[in-house]
Formats: sequence, structure tokens, C-alpha cells
Amino acid sequence: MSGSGHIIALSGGVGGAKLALGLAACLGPDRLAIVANTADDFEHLGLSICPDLDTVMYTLAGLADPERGWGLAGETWQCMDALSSLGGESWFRLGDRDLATHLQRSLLLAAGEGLARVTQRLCGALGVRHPLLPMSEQRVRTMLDTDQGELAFQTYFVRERCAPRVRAIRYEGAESALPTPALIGRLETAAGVVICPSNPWLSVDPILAVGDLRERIAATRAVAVSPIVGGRALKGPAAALMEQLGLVPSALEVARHYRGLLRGFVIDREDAAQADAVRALGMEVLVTDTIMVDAASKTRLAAEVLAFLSGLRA
Ligand code: FO1
Repeated sequence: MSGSGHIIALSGGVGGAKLALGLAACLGPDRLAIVANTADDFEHLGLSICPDLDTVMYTLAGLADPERGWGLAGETWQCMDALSSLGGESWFRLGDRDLATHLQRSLLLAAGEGLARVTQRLCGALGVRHPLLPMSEQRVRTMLDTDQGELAFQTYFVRERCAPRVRAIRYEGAESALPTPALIGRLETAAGVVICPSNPWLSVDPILAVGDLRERIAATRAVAVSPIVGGRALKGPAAALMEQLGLVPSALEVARHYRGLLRGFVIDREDAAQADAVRALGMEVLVTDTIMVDAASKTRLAAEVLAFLSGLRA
């Protein structure tokens, strides 16, 4: 991206982390900060688990498992297997080395450090140079109203494999939560915000719901990359969730969801026919290849998104 000024990327887990990695290849640590959703966090086996922070952290550190997208490459599962044979809870798989991250985070949090500082320490130890910020220091939790009752996010997502039908979603604690001071400061001087192709309802909305973050982001130049291509989700349950919420799964519907927030929207070539309808919502549109299969395609998409952002009308 030409010119000065820094960029803030908003990311959920696996899908978002791919573009975050591409952005990190284009912009140095002084030009890019990544904000991760923390509404998927939960307390499990007595530990503080922050899946999206860890997915981005491991991805930027080059340590993420390439197939799963979450957790560490080359992981072993002896602790989970032993726990399972003791009759313990093993539906949420914590790898042996990944456990060290949760142990260390939990200890530091219990000693009174904030999540932003703890994340900074973990990232520093793993050699991640780009700032990775939790959306808030306060607890926010995604809760899903489903045909099987209200479920906490990881219960719905991992234990129940997204099978329950979702009727509504709420982000417990978001209204009273505050964006981290580091994030507020960065937003005030940001050249732009990139919303990675993460699930709008499960990964991005919890970030936007924190205090006045939505208004603060709308006041910048913000663009999003559609996580829906050809009516299908790039990863995870976004398309099925949209149907359950009474929406047609399409890039256009995602753009409608972000109406009033974005100056620009990035859609895949497969969805080129929707470009005019997105423009009619008041956004500029970039049509390109959005499916990221390797390092080169992540960096190429990131560079195109940054060029699009810098070329948006003031
Ligand atoms: N996802 C799964 O589908 N199954 C798991 O057992 C699982 C364990 C897990 C452990 C640590 C971690 O950081 C992430 C983990 N995830 C697992 C991924 C996570 O549930 C989701 O990808 C995110 O919360 C959604 O962005």
C-alpha cells in the first residue's frame, strides 16, 4: 500500500487468519495490527482458552497446523487421550504443546495481568512481531439461541458440530465491554480497517458489538472481504447459519449486513454478477480471486485489498 498510515485488520479464526498472514507479508509490524474476536473464548478444564487469538498467533508464527487451521502443526494428543481414559471431557481437543499456551495464559491472567498484555507476551515468545490485540479486556461471550436451547459458542461449534438450528445470537457482555485502549488509539489514526473473510455473525459482529467499536470503525475507511463465495462459506457454518437466520447465503447479503459500516467490499470473480447490487448499497467493489490456497494467494489478495483500500474515494 502506498503512503503512510497503519492498517487494522479484524479477524476471527481460521479463515480470517489466512488474510491476516497475507497482510503481514505486505506490511511491517509498524503498519499493521490485528484485532481478534475473543467472544469464542471460554474456560475449559480450568484453563482460559482464546481460540481466535491463538489461531492468529500460531498462523503468524508459522506454527499453525495447515490442515486443521487451528492448533499447532505436528501436535500430539497424549494428554487428551489420557483424560479421555479417565472419563474426563475430551470433546474440545487441546494438543499437548497447545496446552502449554493455555497453562501460561491462565497463570498470567490469574496473577492479574490483562489479556492484551498476556497476548503480547505469548506473541513475543513465539516470535510474532505484528501487534495482535484482543478486542477487549473484558469478558464477551457469543451465546446462540438454538432449537436445543441456548448454547455457549464452543458447545454449539465443536461439541454439537453446528448441528443445532440457530434462531438468534447474542454477545453477552459486549455492551458494557470496552475496546482495549491500544485499539482505540490505533483506530483514531488508522489509514483503514480490513475485515478479514471471517464469519460476519460469529466472528466479526462480536468485535463490532464491543462498546462503540462499530461507530469508531465506520468513521475510518473500512473494507471487508466476503467469506461467502458462490453461495458457500469458505470455511465453517456461515452459509447454513445465514439460511437459519432467514437470509440467502450470498456475498450480496453479507454486504447488506455490513451496510453503513464499509466503504468497500471485496467479492470473488464467481460473484461478479452481484457487484452492481453491492455498489447500489453505497460501497465500492473489488472483484478478484478471493480463495486463498497458498502463501502466494494470501499475499496477492492482501496486496489487492490494500491497493483497493488506498484507492477508495476520501
Ligand atoms: N475446533 C474444533 O473443531 N475441534 C476442536 O477440538 C478444537 C479445539 C481447539 C483447541 C484450541 C484452539 O485454539 C482452537 C480449537 N478449535 C477446535 C478451533 C475453534 O473452536 C474454532 O475454530 C474457533 O473458535 C472459531 O473461530
